[in-house]
Amino acid sequence: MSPILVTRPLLPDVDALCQGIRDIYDRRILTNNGPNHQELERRLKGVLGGREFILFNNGTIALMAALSALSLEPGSEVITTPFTFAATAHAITLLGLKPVFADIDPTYMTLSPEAVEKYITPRTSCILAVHVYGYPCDTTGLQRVATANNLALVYDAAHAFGTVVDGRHIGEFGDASAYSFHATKLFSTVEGGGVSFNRSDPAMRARDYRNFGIRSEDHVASVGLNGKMSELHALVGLLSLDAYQEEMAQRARIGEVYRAILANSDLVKCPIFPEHATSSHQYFPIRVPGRESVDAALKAQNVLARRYFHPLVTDYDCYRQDFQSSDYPNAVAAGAEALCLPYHSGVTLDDAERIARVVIESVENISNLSSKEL
Ligand code: T4K
Repeated sequence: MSPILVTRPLLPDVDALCQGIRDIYDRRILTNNGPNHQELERRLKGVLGGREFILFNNGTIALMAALSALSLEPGSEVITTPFTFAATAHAITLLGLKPVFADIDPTYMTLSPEAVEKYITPRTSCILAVHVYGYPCDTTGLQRVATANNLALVYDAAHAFGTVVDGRHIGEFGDASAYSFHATKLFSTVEGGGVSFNRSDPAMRARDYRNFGIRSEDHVASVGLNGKMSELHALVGLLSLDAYQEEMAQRARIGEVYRAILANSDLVKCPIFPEHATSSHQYFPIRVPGRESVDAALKAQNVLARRYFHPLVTDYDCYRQDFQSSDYPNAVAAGAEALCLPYHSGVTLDDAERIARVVIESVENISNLSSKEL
């Protein structure tokens, strides 16, 4: 029996894909702002919001483009979360900026505005917050801190495709929001990414960044790289735009099964979504004591959940000499307890029931064992 993985790529209809590839063959325009690229960029702006939307070839380059386009002081400090994927902090470091970490909110696991305030110095130029698992950050609190201290505010929205907060699309917050359209994401172009900008000047610089700084055959404006999405990737994106909402609906049904069964244990915490926001259904993170045993019990049943985000970024070899994870107790707790359960349409409702029962059983075993030890 093949394993049940934490996520499964959403693939477009293969006949539609073949037809789209035939069209690309006929045109022989494979990349560099071709027609599929232009249409996808236009349509994603409608889904994600913001004043301008720019496609990139992956989420990490998108994040680097967002930060780079804000012209932050070289070597300045960017305050971010230790509870995230490697790309968030690495994007800062690769640009010659310095990541500084602040703790997260204990419930939603996103960067805490109050914690950010503690780390602001004259060298701080930007806040980079992550809508982790698609839970929207405290956008009001973070904007207040950014405005009061004259800091740029960027969101890593890799998990937040389609999230709406207070009736506003996720790309409408902060100066910029960067997305990942990687194969593991709800909406995918296989590899891909994008940035929503709410100001025009940085958007223009990000377009330059994407194409070697080239504005025309006679004019290179700045240092840039190759961040362009190919026509084949954009085609997958266009076709996936017709499919992701059905995938979201199926994930919501799986989530209901998980919640109904996991509610039988006080020890398992299911995702709590803020009432004023919609979910991106990117991940289904639970928090459990004895997470390693629960993960092992699932593995024994061929269910490969994932411990996103363990280890914390502050425990990576490249950052730990400068930071102490114990300074971020809420992140340490989340990093030790969070487990993302399989959440995609390849999980049947029966699978979801079985997975939830394994979690409950294994948590109860741990709790019985520890009460015997007492
Ligand atoms: N910011 C944040 C907050 C992010 O989470 C990410 C990426 C980024 C920025 C950067 O965006 P990108 O530059 O990647 O566009 C995966 C993804 O590779 C990564 O995109 C994602 N976050 C991260 C959370 O997850 P891994 O190391 O966990 O991937 P891997 O290969 O172990 O796959 C995860 C699961 O998906 C496995 O169970 C296998 C399954 N899978 C994977 C692939 C690639 C498939 O079934 N099919 C596939 O094609 O990083």
